Amino acid sequence: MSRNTRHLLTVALLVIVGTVVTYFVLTAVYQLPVAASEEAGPIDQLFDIQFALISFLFALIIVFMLYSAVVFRRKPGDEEGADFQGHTVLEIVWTVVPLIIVVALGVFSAFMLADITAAEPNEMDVRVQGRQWSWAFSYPDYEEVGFTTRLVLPVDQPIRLLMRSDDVLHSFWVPEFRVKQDLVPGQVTELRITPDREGSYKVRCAEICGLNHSIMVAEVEVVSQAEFDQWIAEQTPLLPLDEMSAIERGRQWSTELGCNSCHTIDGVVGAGPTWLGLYGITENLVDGSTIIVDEEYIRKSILNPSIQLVDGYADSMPKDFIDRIAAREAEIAERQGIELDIVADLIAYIETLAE
Ligand code: HEC
Ligand SMILES: [Cu+2]
Repeated sequence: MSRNTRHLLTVALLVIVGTVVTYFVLTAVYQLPVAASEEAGPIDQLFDIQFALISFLFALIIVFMLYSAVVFRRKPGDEEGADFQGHTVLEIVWTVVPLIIVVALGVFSAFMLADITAAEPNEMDVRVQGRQWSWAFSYPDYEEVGFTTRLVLPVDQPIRLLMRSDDVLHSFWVPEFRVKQDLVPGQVTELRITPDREGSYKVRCAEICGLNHSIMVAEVEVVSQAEFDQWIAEQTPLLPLDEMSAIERGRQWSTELGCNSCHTIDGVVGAGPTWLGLYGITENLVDGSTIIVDEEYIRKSILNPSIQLVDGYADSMPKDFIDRIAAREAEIAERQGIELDIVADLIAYIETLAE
């Protein structure tokens, strides 16, 4: 065996060992969360191919580099080697081979994307509402659920999420489902998932969306069909809006408009002051004045949040409730012929939380 062949064989062996070791380290360090949807299968497969390729490339470069540095190190008395530039065959090979690999991966991914976003005949629609900084879900097929802050899905049921944003860009991401999709103001974006593993997961917003982006998290429960049916059966059918009390409506608006993502009702301070015991107290404002929390003050706080800022809080309450509430009232008046004062409902609800 010539010296060159021996060097090449040694390097080839080291590259193989290096690839295997790197692959195991990579997959041990970058462990994916458990896969809980049918879409996860092909995506994880793609991840795996990428990890293997990365490991091979890493080993190829590092082994050649270290081997040359160690074995061909200049020793005392060594002559300077011959100078040569370029190697056409090598350059063609290392251009064409990666090209083929990248194009193949591209084609593979395109087919995969078409497959995991394809409509299925028996889909169940779920509406997803994202806003700073909470999620709300509703089920067009099960109106009795109303708005819920917990996403409950039956296992093995193809789901189509219809997603809207009230304010800025958000992104729906359950790592265990692997797929991810932005919510874009003014559009309805879709995401298809078939959960195939029961369990509790979390949806997190994956698009920086302001001060409390990091707490924009909601529970996702994947349950058996029987448990799902039971959950639906437990939902009390929603009364028509004009048969509900103002307090009940107020509680519902708080979820629908997302007040409850910043205002708790249990005394815990969130992005905004808690509503527990709020009504009737004397509030310290940023400008040093004090004010008694009464109906008029609450109405102003909702419709014009920047005017009377509570001391110790950022001016982060959304400024567009005035428009959103008017639009919702107009919609209810038009569709159901009911005149409502949503702010009055909210006030009635907050009043009941006084201590
Ligand atoms: C993104 C977070 C956020 C949302 C959503 C939000 N608020 Fe606020 N809210 C705040 C913050 C922060 C303050 C304190 C600063 C200020 O006065 O504006 C506040 C203050 C208030 C106050 C005055 C509280 C006090 O202690 O004097 C009321 C009342 C209020 N909000 C009602 C609402 C209602 C009703 C909604 C839903 C329609 C809502 N908020 C939605 C963040 C929010
Ligand atoms: Cu967000």
